Amino acid sequence: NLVPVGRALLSVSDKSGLLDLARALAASGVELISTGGTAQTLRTAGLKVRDVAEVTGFPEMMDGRVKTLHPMVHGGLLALRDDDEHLLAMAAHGIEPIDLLVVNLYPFEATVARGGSYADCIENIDIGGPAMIRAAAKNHRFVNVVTDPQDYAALLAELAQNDGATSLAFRQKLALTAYARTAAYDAAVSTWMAGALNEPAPRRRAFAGKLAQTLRYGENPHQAAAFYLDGSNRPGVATAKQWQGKELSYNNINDTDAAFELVAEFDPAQGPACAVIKHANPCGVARGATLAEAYSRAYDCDRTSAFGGIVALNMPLDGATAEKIAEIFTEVVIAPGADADAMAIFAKKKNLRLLTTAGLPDPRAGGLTFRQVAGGFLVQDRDNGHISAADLKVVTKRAPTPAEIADLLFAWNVAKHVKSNAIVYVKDGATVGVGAGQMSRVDSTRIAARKSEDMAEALGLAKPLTFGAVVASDAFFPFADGLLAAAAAGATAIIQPGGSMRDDEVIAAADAAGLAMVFTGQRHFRH
Ligand code: 93A
Repeated sequence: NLVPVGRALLSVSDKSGLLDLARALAASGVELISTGGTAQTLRTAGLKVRDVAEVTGFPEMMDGRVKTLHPMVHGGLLALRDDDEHLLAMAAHGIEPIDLLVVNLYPFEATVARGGSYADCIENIDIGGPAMIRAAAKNHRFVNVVTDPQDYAALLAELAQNDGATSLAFRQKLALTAYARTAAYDAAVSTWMAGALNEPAPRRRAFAGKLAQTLRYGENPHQAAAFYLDGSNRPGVATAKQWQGKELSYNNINDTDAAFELVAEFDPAQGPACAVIKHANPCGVARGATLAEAYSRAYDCDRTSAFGGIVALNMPLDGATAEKIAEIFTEVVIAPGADADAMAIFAKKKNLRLLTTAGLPDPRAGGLTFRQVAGGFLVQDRDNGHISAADLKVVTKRAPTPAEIADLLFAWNVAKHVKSNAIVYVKDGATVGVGAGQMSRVDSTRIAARKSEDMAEALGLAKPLTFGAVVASDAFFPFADGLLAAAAAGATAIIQPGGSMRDDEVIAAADAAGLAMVFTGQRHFRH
C-alpha cells in the first residue's frame, strides 16, 4: 500500500511553510504544479513550477473563480491507478496523475471575523479548493491531501521514512482531516449566512468546529475527549492564553467557562468582581472595593467548596489578589490580563493554571448553545437575557429599598448562572448562600441557607449572613413554601420571574412576612 509521490499540486491561500515544503518536495524530484499566486511565490524563491493553466489548457479566469475546476485536474486526482478503464481515459485525454494535493482555502472564516462586507465574504467562499480536497480525499487509496500547514512536517517525515512514498494508513488520516476541514468550512458559510440573512439562529444550519486540542480524557478517565473551537473568537477559555500550570482538563475547561461567563455579567466600570466556581456552579460571587476584596468576599461565601475551585475576575489580576488566591489550592484563574506582580507570585505556584484573555465576553451577545440527547442535539440561542431596575415590577406592599434593589439585581445575575433550581442569597454585593441543582425549589432554598449557617459558624458570626439578605429565584415559586423558607432564613426581599398559578398566594405570604418582592417577567432556567 505504499504509493510514491511523483507529482504535486500546490494551491494555498495561507502561504506559511509553503517554501520549506516545496523545496523539500522538489529536492526529492517531485514535480510541482501551482495556481497563480502560489506559483509566483514558488518562482520568486527560485523553484521550478508548472502553471495549472498549462495543465488545463485554460487560463485562470473570472477573477480566479475558475482556475482548477477542470477534468485535467480532477481526472488527475480522481483516477484509480489500478483500473484499466481509468488508465485508458487518462491516456486518451493526456491526463497526468496528481499524487499529492496541498490546498488551504480562501480565508472565509477570517473574512467574517474581521467584519468583511457581504460581497467580500461571498468572494471568499472557495469552490475549487474544496472540490479538489474532496476529490483527493475520496481517492486516498492513491492520493495524499494536506489541508493544514501544521501537517507539512508530518508529510515530509512520512515521505522520508518511505523513500518518497506514503502508506495507506497515512493517506487515510489525511483524508479524514480533509473532510473535517471541508465540512467545517461549509458550516462556517452556513453560520455566516444565517447571521447575514437574520435567519433565527438555530434553524437551517450545519454545525462544525475546528479541533483545538485533544484532551487527556473527558469528564471521567475512561472517556476520550477533545476541545473544538467554533470560530467565533469570543473572549473566554477557548481563546485564552495559558501562562503556567498543567494542561487544562475537560472539567477545567467547562468550569472555567462557567466562571468567566458569570463574572462577565459584572461590568468592570462599576468595580471589581470575582466568581469562584465548583462543578459548574458558583460557590461565591462578590464585588469589592478592590479586586482582592472581591475575591475574599466571594471566598467567604463557602470556603469549604472553594477549595480546588476556579476563580474568574472581571479585571486584570493584580499582585494583592494573586497573593490571596495563592493561599489556598485553586485549579485555574482566568482574568482579562495579569500584571507583573501577579505573574511573579503565581510563578511560585507551578500547578496553578493562569489564563488571560483579551477582554471580557459580552453577556448580551448572541450565539448558540448545544446540548446532546440520544440521537440528536438541541440548539438554542444563548441566554443573553438581561434585566435592569426599570424592568422590575414591585408586587408586594413594601417596595425594596435602593440597597435591596442593587442586591436583588446582583443576585439575579448570579442566579442566571446557577443550575436550576437556583436560589441565591446576596448581601451588600456578595453571595452569602447558593442553592443549586435541586429537584425542588424549597430544597435549594434550604441548602443555600444551611451553607450560610455553616459559614457563620466557621467565621464565628452570631447569625448567618442570610439575615437581612435578599434572595433570587431563577424561576417562579410554585408554592409559598420556598418563599417561607427564605423568610425563615432572614431574607428581606425577593426577586423572581413571577407567573405562577399561585402568585397571589406567594405574594400574600410575602406581605404577611413583611418581605418586598419584585417580578422580572423573565426566567433563567439552566440545566
Ligand atoms: O475561486 S476558486 O474557488 N476557483 C478555483 O478553481 C480554485 N482553485 C483553487 N478558488 C480556487 N482555488 C483556491 O485558490 C485554493 O483553494 C487556494 O486557497 C487559492 C490559491 O490561489 P493562489 O495560488 O492564486 O494564491
